[in-house]
Amino acid sequence: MAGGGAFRLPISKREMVPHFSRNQVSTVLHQVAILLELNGANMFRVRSYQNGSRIVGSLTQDLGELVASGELFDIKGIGKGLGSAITEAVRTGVWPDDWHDLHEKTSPGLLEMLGIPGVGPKRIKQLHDELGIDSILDLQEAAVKNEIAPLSGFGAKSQAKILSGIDLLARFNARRRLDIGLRYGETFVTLIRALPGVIRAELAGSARRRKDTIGDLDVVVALADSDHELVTQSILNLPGIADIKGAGDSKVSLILDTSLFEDGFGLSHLDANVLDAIGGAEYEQLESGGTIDAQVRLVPERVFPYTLAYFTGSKEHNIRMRKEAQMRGLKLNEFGLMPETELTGLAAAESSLPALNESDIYSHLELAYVSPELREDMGEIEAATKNSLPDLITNDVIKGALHNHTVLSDGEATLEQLAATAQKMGWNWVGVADHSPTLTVANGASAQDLLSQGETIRRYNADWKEKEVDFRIFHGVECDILADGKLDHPDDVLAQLDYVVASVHAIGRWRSRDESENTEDLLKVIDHPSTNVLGHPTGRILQGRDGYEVDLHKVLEHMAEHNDDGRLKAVELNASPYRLDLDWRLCKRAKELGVPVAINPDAHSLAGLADISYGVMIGRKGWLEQKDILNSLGGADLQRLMEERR
Ligand code: DGT
Ligand code: CA
Ligand code: ZN
Repeated sequence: MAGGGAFRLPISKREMVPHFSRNQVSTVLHQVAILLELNGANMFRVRSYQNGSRIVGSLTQDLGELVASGELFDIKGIGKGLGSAITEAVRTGVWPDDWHDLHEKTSPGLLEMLGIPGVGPKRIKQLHDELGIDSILDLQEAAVKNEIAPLSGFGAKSQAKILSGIDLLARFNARRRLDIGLRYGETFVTLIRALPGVIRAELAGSARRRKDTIGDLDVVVALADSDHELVTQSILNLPGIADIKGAGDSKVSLILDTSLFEDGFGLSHLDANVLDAIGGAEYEQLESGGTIDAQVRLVPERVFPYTLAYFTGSKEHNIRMRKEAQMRGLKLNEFGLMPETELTGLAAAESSLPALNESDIYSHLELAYVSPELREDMGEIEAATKNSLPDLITNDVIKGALHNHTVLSDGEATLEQLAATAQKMGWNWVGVADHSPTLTVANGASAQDLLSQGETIRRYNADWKEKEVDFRIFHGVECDILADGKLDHPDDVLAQLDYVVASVHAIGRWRSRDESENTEDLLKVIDHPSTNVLGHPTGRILQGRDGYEVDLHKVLEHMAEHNDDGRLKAVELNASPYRLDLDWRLCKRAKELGVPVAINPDAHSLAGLADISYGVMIGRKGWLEQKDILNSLGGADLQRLMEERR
């Protein structure tokens, strides 16, 4: 559940005093305050719990020691009642009965509503008392029927906000973006690897395959049989566990929350377009109070590669692999690769062919090792049979990126800062593409300002050349595609730039039109002699909004024809984890057609440059090799290409 993890009293995981940590006590007090408010308790009481939560949460001394010495009662704001309750809980591991009662008597539907951004306990109580609303579904129905607006303190605006909040919550609960999933997954696996008794631990599932969104995390852990109890217990004691859904012999199911992150959980600067599409400040609030499910599988070391391969998936890839095994008279499952037998599970696996790592499994089946990103049954088995798998790009081959913003439009960094950071990242060049005038929300720059930016860039480039520094800035623009499929700068202005990224930003209008109209307009834009890169080709925001309808196959084929005729028409793979647009499936298509891919962080800050790595992940998933992307070219080569292919 979003909005603060599982809403229940934690069970002590420690057999000694203190039974609960400072954070646990603070969280419980916060929850009790909410429950009291939902149940109509007097506001003084509610506030004393709210204050107590804040005070305990910000204690610098050790809570266990304060309880032991009785000094807890000396702290201002911790009254006698609260102090005794905390003392009792920390000493015995038992929470007060009336706190239990509060949890039990409050309907889960009311708690669920707390997850809706902007809906707090007071409003929930009012909605419950006045309209009998008991669940999110009730609330949604009432809002659609316009029953919320007339209530005192609400109005049409908050009714609309409630509806969009419900929508946001639903999207948020379903899946999480890759960057968020990886942040949880990698932090969690790093903690697990450090536990005594753990021999190996890897992230599996969709996160390892770098899907653009993640349902739940899958982790596979290798350990000695004798360490099962030890490892299970230590995993359950890790930080960030909001709830334990199950802890069996070979599997632990957990809900993780943001307390997993020692340094807190912040989101980097977003441009207004993206932030707005994804739900604004409310989204940020949801994310920092969010959770993600994780399944941890515990297996003996010799079985580990098989279990890792199985839970990495995809299901479709696994099915193909099983067929490959069957064709050789073998059976493949999460425990091994063995002759057909009556035995099942680990017992059957006694007769498995050995595997030290996943590539041994592929070798047994006479297949080349398939990188996890490719395991989608999209032709990888055929390629592995013929040993013709792609030599996938890595972060190391990136020498620069074309689509980044500076303070001239809506970026945070200056030209100088952007160039300095690119150099620090080991890049050989960087492209600057600020917004065009029509995009006033993004502070689009006038033609005059754009051209004067070009003069500055030429000065820097000349300076580097003189000092024999092998670095250059390419001067481009992110030119808005207007409603009629025209570009947002006169041709003579565009012709003075090194390159042009053309992007749609008036998403609302494009989404209201049909596929053929949108496609036709994009074809026109691509035909424009100055256009070199098609920016974020569908305009989608993951977990935020769908893109506009467009036949990208047709668009890519059209771009391919231009490239065949010697013009540079590249398609952007927007590396912002909020976009990842071009979709990975179409990266593969672009490659097949010979349309170059430009992996672009679309950085709006210096930190944003690092988003390039998500583009590399998705590029790998889309089968891209060094020769398929513009980013792998050195500055001099890219310059030549831009000049030749105009
Ligand atoms: P997600 O969590 O929805 O983002 O996607 P995955 O791919 O992580 O799927 P998940 O978590 O349901 O299961 C992890 C992997 O376990 C999945 O990729 C393949 C394997 N797996 C799960 N269920 C089955 C199944 O019924 N058959 C086969 N062959 N493999 C399965
Ligand atoms: Ca999963
Ligand atoms: Zn941009």
